[in-house]
Amino acid sequence: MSASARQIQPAYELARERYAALGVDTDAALQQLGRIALSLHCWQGDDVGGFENPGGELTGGIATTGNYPGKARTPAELRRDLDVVYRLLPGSHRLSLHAIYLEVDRPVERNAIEPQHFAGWVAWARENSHGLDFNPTCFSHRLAADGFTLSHRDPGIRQYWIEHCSASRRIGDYFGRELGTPAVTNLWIPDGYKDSPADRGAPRRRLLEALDRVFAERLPHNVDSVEPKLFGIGSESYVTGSMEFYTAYAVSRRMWLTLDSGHFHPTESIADKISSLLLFLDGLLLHVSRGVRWDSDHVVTFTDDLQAIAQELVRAEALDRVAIGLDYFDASINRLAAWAIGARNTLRALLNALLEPRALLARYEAEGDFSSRLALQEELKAMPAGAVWDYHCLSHGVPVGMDAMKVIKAYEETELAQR
Ligand code: RNT
Ligand code: ZN
Repeated sequence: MSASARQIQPAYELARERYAALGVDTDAALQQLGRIALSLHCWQGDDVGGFENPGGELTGGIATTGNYPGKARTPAELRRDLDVVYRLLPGSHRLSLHAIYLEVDRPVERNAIEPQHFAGWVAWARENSHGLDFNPTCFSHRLAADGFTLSHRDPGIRQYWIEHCSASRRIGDYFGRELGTPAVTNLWIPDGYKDSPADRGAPRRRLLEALDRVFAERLPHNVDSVEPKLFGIGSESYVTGSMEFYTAYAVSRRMWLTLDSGHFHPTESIADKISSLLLFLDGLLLHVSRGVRWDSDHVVTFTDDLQAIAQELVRAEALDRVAIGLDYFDASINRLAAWAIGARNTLRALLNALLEPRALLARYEAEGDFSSRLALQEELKAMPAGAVWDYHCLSHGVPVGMDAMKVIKAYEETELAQR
């Protein structure tokens, strides 16, 4: 046992006592944390490139910057990279695939994708006990080049994307059936205008009609979610699929809504939306991300915003109705590190939320003692949650602290440097 491992157990014992004094059972919190499955986003591993059109341009108003060496070029490389990342995460986690990550010998049109094109992913997922989630890819394509897909004014182009999205739902259903855990298929389209439109309504009417056709088929092993956005690069003035559009759509059609933390005004947090939306929706998909200036997709760090999201999930007892996906892409640092840092932070934020003395805080609130509520909230920020997290990693056989980087650096030398 290393010196640091020897310190972890006693540090945990002390932390457990500190939390117990506030009425918090750390062992129970860790058990709950161990049951949470994050949905990792496959697209962090190759800068949202995919395998449909190697070297093709990323469009749709999203962008990766940086040219760190070693990005995955094949499905086998991407899976190898993911295997390393999953070994750095305590617990068992899912993978979210995009349609462009299919495996085919010759080009297949997006409206003709089939479950068999993802059989390699299913075999790998089964072997490693990962659930799979899915996303139609309505960008980086010649028929999305002018910035419109499902709300395009050309009925032929609309039809193409309707067929692609319908085919995608059937792939989600196949994942769910094969792996015994429903897939969440998330629909995001880039549609929007750079400058002020003359008609804001028409594209939305077209989108509404297109979505109703996409979602017409009943697929029992697939859960549908729709993802709104405020603006993208090149769609600064208008986005067809806005928050209001999709919230109303999801409520009226009884489907899930995706909240991406980078898709709102800079000071607007998705945390406060969760408890409202769950009164009206069966479930939510989160795209945990971090907006910085114009970019909605920076690596997730341990921010107040992240902690607020985690707190809301725990306080609302919503962990079984909310799928927690990650969505960011950084090509300027080691891509495995980007994955691991964001995923570990998300788990750590959930742990902190599970360690909150909810009963005590609720009592102060009920008694109108807001001074004590604020004082305790502030005290909690310096509680030894890190000792509990280290112990969790240790007991799951996962590297503690910066030891995770040692694994990544070694893999960089043996594997990534050869690419
Ligand atoms: C884009 C959306 C969307 C994408 C992925 C690649 O702004 O957040 O979820 O990031 O589908
Ligand atoms: Zn997203």
